[in-house]
Amino acid sequence: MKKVLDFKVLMLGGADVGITSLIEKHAEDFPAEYSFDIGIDFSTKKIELEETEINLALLELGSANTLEVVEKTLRKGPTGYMLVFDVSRTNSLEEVIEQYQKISDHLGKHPIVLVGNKADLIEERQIEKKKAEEVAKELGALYVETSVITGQNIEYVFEVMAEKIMESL
Ligand SMILES: Nc1nc2c(ncn2[C@@H]2O[C@H](COP(=O)(O)OP(=O)(O)O)[C@@H](O)[C@H]2O)c(=O)[nH]1
Ligand SMILES: [Mg+2]
Repeated sequence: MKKVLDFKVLMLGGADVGITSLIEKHAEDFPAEYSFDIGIDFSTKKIELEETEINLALLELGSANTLEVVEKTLRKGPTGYMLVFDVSRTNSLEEVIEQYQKISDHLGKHPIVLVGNKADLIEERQIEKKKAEEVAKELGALYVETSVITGQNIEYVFEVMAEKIMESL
């Protein structure tokens, strides 16, 4: 029998970077009978590693989830941050970094994956990979480029998030 672990991932990013798309493309709704908290809105993704199965609960801050509720939930177990921006909009990178700095002041440090989404928008690209990698390095984060349109790294980005959290335990 594989060991089953529950991790939580707080998804951060400005409007329209693609967070809902990333979640919806590959998350399944949590079975209704299983709920480890009240008043929290999340989806889950199951990650199969060699000796472990990981349930990633994906949380978005927003109307349904206040910082207070998220804080209460994250205190209960292993957590990661997924910082999402849109490679076709320069300010979306600044925005997510600012958001992260505010939120990590409240919620503390956890493993980070920086996600450059919309990598399919080649002509419209404003943020070069090299620039994003530098920012990631400063944060101690891993940088991954994704596209919900082509499917690029959509599975991988959740796997490495899970692995990073596992390494931090
Ligand atoms: N070209 C492209 N568009 C995307 C991608 N991901 C999301 N979008 C589009 O960006 C818009 C905002 O996406 P949404 O998931 O609602 O963003 P959210 O506000 O971060 O939750 C929608 O029109 C999506 O179809 C992507 O990888 N590539
Ligand atoms: Mg959304």
